[in-house]
Amino acid sequence: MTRLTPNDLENLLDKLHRNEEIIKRVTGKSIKKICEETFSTSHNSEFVGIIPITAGDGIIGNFTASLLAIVEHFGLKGFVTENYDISGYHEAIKKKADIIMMADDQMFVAHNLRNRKIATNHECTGIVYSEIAARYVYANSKDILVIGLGRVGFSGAAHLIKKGFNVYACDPNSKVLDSAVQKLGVQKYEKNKNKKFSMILEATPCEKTISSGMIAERCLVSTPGIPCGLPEKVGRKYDVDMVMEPLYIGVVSMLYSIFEDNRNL
Ligand code: PYL
Ligand code: MG
Repeated sequence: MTRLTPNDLENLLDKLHRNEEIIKRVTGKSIKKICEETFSTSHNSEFVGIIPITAGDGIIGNFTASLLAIVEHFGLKGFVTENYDISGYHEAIKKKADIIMMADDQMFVAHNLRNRKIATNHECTGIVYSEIAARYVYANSKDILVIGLGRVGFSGAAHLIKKGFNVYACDPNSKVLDSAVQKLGVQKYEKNKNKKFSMILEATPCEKTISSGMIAERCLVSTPGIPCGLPEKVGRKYDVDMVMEPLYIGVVSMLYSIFEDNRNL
């Protein structure tokens, strides 16, 4: 998995506010409302403990501080433990955290100790970015393009198939693509068919993965992928809306996926 850099997390709150406005404009709803509807959960003022983890390539400057800023922006109380790793875990439990958040290089989890629910960043990021794309108010059909079938793209494609969308997918690895066709029932995107899309989920760690041939009159590109897959000139030439942000949207999705069910309230 690509590691965020401290630079990716610069001006996080500006990026967060800008994307909240774009999401409201292109879907008609706030990111919180979208997540509440997607997971049918609501928060109960959970207390969030965030633990810096030194495993693998170690601590990323700004990462746990960014998580705390996101948790507080969301309206929950939280803290980053002074200790790292197991000592940090012990500290979080002693400080009565209800939710534990921590990440190594393979997995970023949020664990609700009250209801035992656990969320991964890659699954929740795939779900929320595909959900945003699927709610585009200017969509011209139920056709949606998923670029990249890694852990995020696969999770997003699975979510869209469940919601009844016609999912077209592409990935440079033909085995990965064939497996998604088998397991999910996605259709292979054929460049030469010149099919154009008004909704695109881009989940790759590459740039310039989106070509003008893919884009319909109006199009929403929903992408957690860093760097951005939409070339500057294509974005300028066509009427493209874009939701792209490094961490906040995925973390809000993780939180809602582990909150208490609100269906029996
Ligand atoms: C969660 C992000 C989203 C994209 N890539 C993922 C990533 O950068 N993972 C590595 C996170 C390492 C955090 C480090 C720390 O500061 O605690 N262990
Ligand atoms: Mg990308």
